[in-house]
Amino acid sequence: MLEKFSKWKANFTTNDLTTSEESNIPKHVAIIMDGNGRWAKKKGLPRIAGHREGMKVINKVVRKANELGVEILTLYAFSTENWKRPKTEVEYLLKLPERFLGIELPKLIEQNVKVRLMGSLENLPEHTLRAVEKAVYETRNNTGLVLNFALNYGSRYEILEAMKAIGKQIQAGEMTEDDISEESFSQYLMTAELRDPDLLIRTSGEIRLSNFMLWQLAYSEFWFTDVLWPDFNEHHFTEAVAVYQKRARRYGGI
Ligand code: V07
Repeated sequence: MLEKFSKWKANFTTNDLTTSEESNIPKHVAIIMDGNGRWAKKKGLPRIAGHREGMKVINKVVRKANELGVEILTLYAFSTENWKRPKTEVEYLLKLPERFLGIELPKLIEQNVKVRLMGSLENLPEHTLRAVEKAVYETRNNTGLVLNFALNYGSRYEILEAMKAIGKQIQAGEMTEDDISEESFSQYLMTAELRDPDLLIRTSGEIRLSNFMLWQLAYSEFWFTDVLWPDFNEHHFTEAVAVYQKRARRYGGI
């Protein structure tokens, strides 16, 4: 019921977006939340202040995505490359999942959001794991927006792990190279249960993928903005979706 309602709202009550039946709302939106450190520097604050401010933006974007009828929101929270940052910053970053969930989990449950994760959970501290696993567990039966956090995620690592798993199965005689197709390969990735992103958003003026969902973004639309992540809000998100709709309509017309 709740799911239907949000779809209905997306089509008929959102006046800043196209309101037809074929509204072309992107079903899966992925975001590279960049510019937190730069935001802090500009204000003469330590980098961690930027990360804390950036965390507050997530709630706004989740609400808007849910309201528009987006089905999956993937957020790049921590990359495998982030371990190279100063130890104090890494330690602070890895406290953010529990901080975020401590405040937001009840609200996410209220909004029928289902939390899931992708990334290597092996090297994460125990306290981080406990918090995220609790969130996944407590939202497991929710049927609304899927909120997919990329945590300790790297796309090349993901692809290599898929390759290794396939190699093992071939060696065990459980499959042959002829069984490898785009569809079957996708099933070995961390997004096996998810459709590919329709739209990628990256903030802070950087125009690159930085090892994010290389396989899954093969056919996605990209939207870049100079806005730094802590300054990003639901209006910017709506604008990105509107640009996506316009592009989708143009292709539809051909
Ligand atoms: C992090 C805040 C957002 C801006 C980008 C970097 C800093 C939320 C989470 C999170 C992760 C998993 C989860 C629940 C919340 C998070 C990290 C950094 C490492 F299940 N924000 N946020 N995790 N930042």
